[in-house]
Amino acid sequence: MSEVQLKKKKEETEEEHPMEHLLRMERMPHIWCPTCGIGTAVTAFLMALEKSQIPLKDTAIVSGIGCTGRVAGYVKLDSFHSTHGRAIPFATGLKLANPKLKVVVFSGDGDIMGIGGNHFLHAARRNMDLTVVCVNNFIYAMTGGQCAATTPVTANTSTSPYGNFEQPFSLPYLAASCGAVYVARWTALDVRRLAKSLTEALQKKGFSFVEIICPCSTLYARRNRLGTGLDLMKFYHDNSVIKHGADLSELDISFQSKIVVGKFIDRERPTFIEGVNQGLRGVLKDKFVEYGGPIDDD
Ligand SMILES: Cc1ncc(C[n+]2csc(CCOP(=O)(O)OP(=O)(O)O)c2C)c(N)n1
Ligand code: SF4
Repeated sequence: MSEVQLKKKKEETEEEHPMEHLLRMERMPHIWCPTCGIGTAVTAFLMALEKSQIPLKDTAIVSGIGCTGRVAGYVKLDSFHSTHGRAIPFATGLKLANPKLKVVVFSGDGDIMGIGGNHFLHAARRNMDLTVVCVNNFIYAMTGGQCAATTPVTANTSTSPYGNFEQPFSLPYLAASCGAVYVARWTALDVRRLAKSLTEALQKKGFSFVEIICPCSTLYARRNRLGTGLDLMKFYHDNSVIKHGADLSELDISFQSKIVVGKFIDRERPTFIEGVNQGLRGVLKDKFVEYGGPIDDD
């Protein structure tokens, strides 16, 4: 390619980044390490945002703290970077104050399932109308690679230097048993399938949950001698098995074993707001005025 052609190509590439309209480009470059999977997870999410055709002005994204917790700051939506483990209660408050908002929580396994685990259980039980996306890299990455509630047995972390011997959570099993109406798991390699699943999750009424198995090349992969993020993606390619509707007891993840992915739950249940409205209407009859929030319908 001639220099002129190269220059033209560079200008075109810079001008035409397909996701620019959904990203806060003024914040680039992002903080993520080379070959970290979080960027791929975000790409799939942005593809889903477009496909779902949900008005962006009525969509909000909430993250807790961590490498994944930075996602909210890079996406061009109403974004909230809340405190560690508190993305779900923050999002619940947002939804209750403004019931017509589409509220998405996008955070790490440490944030959502470790420190914020209790909030996850109750939001799923209540069927809060939220889409919760959890990037599971099996470790507390931002703070130096401590053992998480998702770390597989025998995996090495900075707080389990001889290997982890605690049984990890199976996140889809947990979500489903607490009452989530939509539950799926994909790896960061499955960009298109993940984008489809995230689209379905965004369009679903009620508590939808998508787990994304993601490489942390700098801490999890290094401590466990698994190579780069690309090597982990190759591992996912060879070891993930698509099994829609799989039995929930098949979804455990052991160290470097097969990973069952797919859509596991898609069902209907009244949401928290619907349940409360129905209950109060029953008690208060025509004195009951449903709260619609400050968003205009037009
Ligand atoms: C209350 C509180 N406790 C601990 C921390 C320190 N801290 C910040 S990020 C983090 C771990 C994040 O892990 P995870 O959610 O898995 O995200 P990752 O960095 O792996 O994407 C911790 C423990 C904090 N910020 N606030
Ligand atoms: S430390 Fe791990 S999770 Fe965090 S940005 Fe780097 S590779 Fe990604």
